[in-house]
Amino acid sequence: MKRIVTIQDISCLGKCSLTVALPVISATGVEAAIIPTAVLSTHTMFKNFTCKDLDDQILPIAEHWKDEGIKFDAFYTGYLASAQQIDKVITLINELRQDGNLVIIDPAMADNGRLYPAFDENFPKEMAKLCAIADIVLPNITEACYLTGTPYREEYDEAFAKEVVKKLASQGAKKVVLTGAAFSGKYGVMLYDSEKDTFYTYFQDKIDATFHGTGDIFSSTFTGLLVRGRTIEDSIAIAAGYTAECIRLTKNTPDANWYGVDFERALPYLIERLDK
Ligand code: PXL
Repeated sequence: MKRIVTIQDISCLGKCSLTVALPVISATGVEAAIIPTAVLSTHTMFKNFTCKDLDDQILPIAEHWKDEGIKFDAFYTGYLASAQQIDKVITLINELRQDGNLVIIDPAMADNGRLYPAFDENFPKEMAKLCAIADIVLPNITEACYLTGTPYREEYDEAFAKEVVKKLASQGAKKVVLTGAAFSGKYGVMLYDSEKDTFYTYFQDKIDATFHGTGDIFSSTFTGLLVRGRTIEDSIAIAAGYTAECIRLTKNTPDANWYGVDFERALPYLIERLDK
């Protein structure tokens, strides 16, 4: 059985990060080992959230696994609780990584032109170091701009999206998968493969609703499918379709934008598409 280790926080309430990654990766038929980076009462869009940083656990867990000879097919990181965790996560990946493993980094630090509340202006520079060792980086446009030092634009065209993802790849990542790519009246995902110097875009209808945690739904689904053995293009298309299905099923629920999408109700959609 294939095995992913996913490194991100536990937000005890407000479906995102590990409470999404665990069930979604399991649904793709892949084992999800976890390293929780912090325990928070909720995600950081709620006021007065609590946060217990688990920074001091990251390397001891890695050392134990190394001693046990544990192997992973992929390393998948999401929300990290502080800039100082980033060097530890890089060390962990370098210690446990073997030939053929995938390193997938969701920079999970910003949206809509702004950093998440827990991060300061220094954080993107540190996150860029982690992205530099990735096979695949999964930013939204805000994160791609922060990571490359590009001024954020609310509205942009295809040429701007291509320029930003190419710049991000030039910093080290082999492939960039830009989520929430919105230009020319279209909405979807843009892949840049720096080894082949090729682009692939997948568009779908934009649903007029935004929910917290949908980036984590996309990234977890994408990672599970890719490790399962689907092509990167299929993994993008199915992950985008599943995320859209989650949003469709949730969009009439009052206040759900805070609590996350009803991804549980959409799991049959995902399972149906695992191998086709
Ligand atoms: O969904 C990304 C995410 C994950 N974890 C925490 C967050 C956020 C986004 O705000 O606050 C704690």
